Amino acid sequence: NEKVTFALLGNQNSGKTTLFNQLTGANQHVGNFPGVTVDQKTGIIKGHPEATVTDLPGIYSLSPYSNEEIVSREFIFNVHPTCIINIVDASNIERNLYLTMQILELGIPTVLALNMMDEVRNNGGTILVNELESRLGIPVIPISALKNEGVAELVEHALHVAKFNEGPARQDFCGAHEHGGAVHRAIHAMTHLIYDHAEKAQIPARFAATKLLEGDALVNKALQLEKNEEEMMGHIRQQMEEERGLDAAAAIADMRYSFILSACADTVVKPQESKEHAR
Ligand code: GDP
Ligand code: MG
Ligand code: K
Repeated sequence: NEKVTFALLGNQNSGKTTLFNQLTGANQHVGNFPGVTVDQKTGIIKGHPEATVTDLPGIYSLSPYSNEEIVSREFIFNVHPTCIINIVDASNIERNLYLTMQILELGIPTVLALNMMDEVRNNGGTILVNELESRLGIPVIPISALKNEGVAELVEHALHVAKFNEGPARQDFCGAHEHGGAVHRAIHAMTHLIYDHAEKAQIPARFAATKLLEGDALVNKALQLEKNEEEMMGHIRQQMEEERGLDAAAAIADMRYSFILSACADTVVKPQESKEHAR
């Protein structure tokens, strides 16, 4: 069997370490205080000696705003995991999907572990998993890491996308936004502009293009653009900002949130208010 490497990516407190321990059988300390998973922990998946998983620091975005974000990103770019397991706290899904949007831009085979489903169900909520899956274009597997429910199915799906190198079905989420055209055109133009540089730097081109528009200094440095390309980038960004009436980072964040809000409005059934009051 060929070697498979999984990277576990998710927000803080989404259950990464709990899932890691279920996957590996390791008795790793689980805690909420910062710094607990700053060291990356790698373990072998139970019953699958060819597959390893690395528990990465909890992050909210793939921008270089914090050490945790830089460490996680460097791991992706340097280690080239076969598959990303994106763990999402289903009880806080809107916020957690902001990272998912950025992971999808990497184009790496990814599965979404929709965690804390026990909590969602206990509160009387549900999530339309098949619909969410088709919106996102990646397998979505409801799990409870705490209760070890759905974890075997998660492993099967992750091994499958890894084996067949199945990347996300879609990466362009601009369409959910009434002003999505401007952002779509800018990302498209940037991807073309920087394609060769991204390939050389081994950073996925669409991801690099979006990050450059957001003003990511580390990606900019890694790509070593020519002076005329820097100027072109400035023009592309400026045009997007003028069309949107927002600065570039805000325009892109807005595009992501619009998609998330629309997807969640159609797939997340919140607990009934009446049920809250009855307790
Ligand atoms: P990490 O910060 O992503 O590593 O998250 P942890 O694994 O430390 O989990 C954060 C908290 O959520 C802990 O108190 C866990 O016991 C709890 N937790 C993790 N998974 C689940 C789950 O599936 N259901 C419930 N109810 N709680 C969970
Ligand atoms: Mg942890
Ligand atoms: K919780």
